[in-house]
Amino acid sequence: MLVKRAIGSGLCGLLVTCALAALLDAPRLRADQTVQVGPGTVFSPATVTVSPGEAVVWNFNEFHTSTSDTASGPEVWDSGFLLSGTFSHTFTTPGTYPYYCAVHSFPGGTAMNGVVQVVGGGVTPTPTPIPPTTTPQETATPVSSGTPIPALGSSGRMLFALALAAAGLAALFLSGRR
Ligand SMILES: [Cu+2]
Repeated sequence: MLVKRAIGSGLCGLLVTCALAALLDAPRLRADQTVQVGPGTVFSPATVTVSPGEAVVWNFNEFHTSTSDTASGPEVWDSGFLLSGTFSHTFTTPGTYPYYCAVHSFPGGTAMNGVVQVVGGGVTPTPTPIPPTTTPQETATPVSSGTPIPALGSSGRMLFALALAAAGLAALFLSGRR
């Protein structure tokens, strides 16, 4: 009984470690970015970076616009004149997109201008190698059934991590009941 408990808790620790490693290895996603428009003739921050598929949300604190320098191309937007509220544009194409406030500046100006950088997409980030983990010697593991760790994509890794975490919790629960 004591041995079983020791194996159970050891297994649990190993599974949790594996789950954490897989989670940490999952690519970190950038998030939508919020730009404050005013107060003053300023976009803050003046430069934001997003990944394709993510949005920039301009939060208007005063009467301004957010207007792309270019009126043609993959990313064109114009909030129109806004005194308050938000305007958002979802960026899909990597590139550097300067914009301006039509009230206080002009394309290419410096009075009230900003830049959106869209970086990444389609490019697989270099995976961080996982240090090899020691394989447990005991085989009496009712929860893992000796399934080999498969080569998985990032979403697969996430599912795998969740499954491992669930198995670890199950092992902890079972060992606690004895
Ligand atoms: Cu303005």
